[in-house]
Order: sequence, then C-alpha cells, then structure tokens
Amino acid sequence: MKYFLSSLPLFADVSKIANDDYVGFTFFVGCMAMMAASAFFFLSMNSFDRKWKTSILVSGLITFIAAVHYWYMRDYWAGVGESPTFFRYVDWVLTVPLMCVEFYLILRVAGAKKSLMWKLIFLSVIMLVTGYLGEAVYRDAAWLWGLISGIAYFAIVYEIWFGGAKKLAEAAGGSILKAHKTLCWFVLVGWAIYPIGYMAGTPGWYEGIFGGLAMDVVYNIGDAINKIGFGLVVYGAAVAATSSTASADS
Ligand SMILES: *C/C=C(C)/C=C/C=C(C)/C=C/C1=C(C)CCCC1(C)C
Repeated sequence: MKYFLSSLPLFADVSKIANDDYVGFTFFVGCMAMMAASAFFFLSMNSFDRKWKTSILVSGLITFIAAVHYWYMRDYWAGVGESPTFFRYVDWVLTVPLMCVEFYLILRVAGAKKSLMWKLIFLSVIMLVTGYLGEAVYRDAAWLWGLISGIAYFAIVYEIWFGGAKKLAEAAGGSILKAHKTLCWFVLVGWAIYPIGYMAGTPGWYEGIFGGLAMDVVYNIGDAINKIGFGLVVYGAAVAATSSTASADS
C-alpha cells in the first residue's frame, strides 16, 4: 500500500509520515479541519442576508487559504523535514489582514469607516513582515524585529479593545458587541501564542518552555483555534442577528 501510494505524485511525500510524527500529524489534521470549515462557511453563507453573507464569505476564505497552505506545509514537512516558515508567513500575511477585515465588516452597521479597516490591515502587515525578517532573515537581530512586530501587535490590540473599534461596537450593541468582544479575546489570548512561539523558537531565549513540543505543533493548534474559531464567532453573530430580525418581522 505504501509503495502504491508513493507512486502517485500526490502522495509522494505524505506516505512517509511516521506514526510518531506529531508535527506531520497536526499538519495533516489541520489541513482537513481547515477544508471542512471552509465547506461549512461557503455552504451556509447563502442562508444569510447580504450584509452577513460577506462576513461569512471572508470566514470561508480565511480557512480556505489556510487549507491550501497547510496542504503545502504538510508536504514540505514530510519531504524536507524542516519547519515551513516561508509558507507559514505567506499564509499569515494573507489571512491575518482578512481577519482585520472581519472587524470592519461586523462594525459597518455602526458606521465603521474604511480607514479603520486599512489601519488594522497596515498594522497586521507590519507585524508579520517584521516578524518574518526576525525569524527567517536577520536571526541575529531577532529581538529588534520581534520588538517592532510586538509594537504593531499591541497597536492592533489597543485599537480593538480601547480605540475607535471599541466605540463603534458599543454603539452597535447587541449581538455585534458580543461578537466584537469575543473576537477581541481571540486577538489578545489566541494570537499571543505566536509571539510566545517566536520567543521559544529563538535560540538562547526561552527554548524548551513547551517541554520539547515542536513549535510547529503549537502554531498548528493556534491556527486551528484562531481561524476556525474566529469564523464561528462571526457565524454565530450572523445567526443571532438574523433570528432577531426574523422575530421582529413576524
Ligand atoms: C491565522 C494566523 C494568525 C492569527 C497569525 C497571527 C500571528 C501573529 C499575531 C504573530 C505575531 C508576532 C509577534 C507579535 C512578534 C513576533 C513575531 C510574530 C510574527 C510571531
């Protein structure tokens, strides 16, 4: 069976994933989970009105882009046996700005302006590009790039927790405010996994804080929680908003 699979180009490397390869396992499961989530979001988006449809579409795009990258990362890991840092960051630089777009889409009912969206997108791109420079290019100056990245991260946290985005969420109230708050927690706690992983992965810093668990496992679990969870919060808000208008209509 193994030899049969490896004769097919699609399975060439994957057939080599060993039983005790936890990194390979989480890449594989992560890929499937992202695909399943995408199917769920894409198939359910038409049961919502126009305003929410776009938000659910973006949720699906986030998990779909991740699924495609996980497909490649899983293969890279199986074939090369190293962390697919490059694919990881390409995935993030596409999906994290889309998560910023979700904040804007949700707050549009309260009059959110495009400038809020661009501000969050800009900060997220700064955060990820500088993070990549520190993790893959200028390893010796990892602290400097990590610091700049961290400042951009805090600026995002500040904007959504205390800044203009927070005021808009309060003005909207109801299920919008609830969803906004939950997404804020995702950014504060769920996203914090990544800088912690960055520090643990930088030689001489906090190596070993995860008890030898490979960083890729931590990132893979984080991605599943953040991308699928984020999308489900948006989906929940759409369901809540839709059923409350439906009962108001009747
Ligand atoms: C789906 C992927 C997500 C939500 C990725 C988020 C990534 C971050 C919040 C990364 C942040 C970083 C820092 C704040 C400093 C060190 C470098 C990074 C890029 C790991």
